[in-house]
Amino acid sequence: MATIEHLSADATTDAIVEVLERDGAVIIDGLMASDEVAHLNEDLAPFLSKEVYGRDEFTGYKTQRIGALVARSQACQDVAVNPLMLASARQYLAQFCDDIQLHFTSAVAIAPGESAQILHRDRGIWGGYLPRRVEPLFSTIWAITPFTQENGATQVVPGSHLWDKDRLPEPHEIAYAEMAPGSVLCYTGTVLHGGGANATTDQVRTGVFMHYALSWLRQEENQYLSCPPHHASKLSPELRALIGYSKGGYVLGFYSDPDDDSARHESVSPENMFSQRTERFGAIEGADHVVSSSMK
Ligand SMILES: O=C(O)CCC(=O)C(=O)O
Ligand SMILES: [Fe+2]
Repeated sequence: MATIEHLSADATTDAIVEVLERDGAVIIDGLMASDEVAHLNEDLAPFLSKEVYGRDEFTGYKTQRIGALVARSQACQDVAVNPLMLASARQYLAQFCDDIQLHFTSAVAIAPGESAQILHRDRGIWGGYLPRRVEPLFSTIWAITPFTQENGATQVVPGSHLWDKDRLPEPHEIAYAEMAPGSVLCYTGTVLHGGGANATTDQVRTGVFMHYALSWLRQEENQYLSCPPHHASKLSPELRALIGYSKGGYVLGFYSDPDDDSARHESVSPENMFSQRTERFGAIEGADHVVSSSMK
């Protein structure tokens, strides 16, 4: 049966990228400490307790998906900027972009009785218009419960990122991302994969998904709505830029403040929104002050 290569938490980005280029997937064992895993489970518990499930075979009738993780959870914010994952994503995608962006956040909990998700390539979200020579994604799934073949560990077809698009795997070519809480599966946007069937009666398999994409592509999860400015203002500048409150190129992603009469915020990087916010809503009181300070 096919297997996914495991690397240890001290793996270099070179080692991660090498396996990813060869197999399309790699697991890093024990990258997160147990107290961070506990913190993630605590943050997500109120949302997962709502028991809202998928609406079709792809999203899974017994699978919960919780989004907006950056706005909702401090522990998820830390996961999103994990230095090894960010450095690996940047290195892996460097030949296709000037920088990367956070593209998708989700906690995916597969409950007992769920069937296997259909195998797919995540690059399909762009409708198949991206040429195959462009790799758009570096995706991560952090295990915050055990991932076993029995409880729904992600199915992955190693090497299938290099296959002809019509080739389907034989059962023995499917591997399962079995891993302990705190480990992370990294995979590409082109490798075939899908959620596994949960054949247990009493175990929910939960993963925290953080996907990184080329900064010039549309994000799967609309970060400006899932993390609107009043939430984004509380983030670190690094994370805020990563989710899209920054420019993705010389003029890509600029904004103009529709309420700013001073023209200082005309065609500028969204990063300006937050320094201005401090100036406007911090020391300044009243409309006159706002106008005069913005004209300085
Ligand atoms: O839950 C999983 O293990 C994978 C889910 C997935 O690949 C997807 O929903 O696109
Ligand atoms: Fe997927």
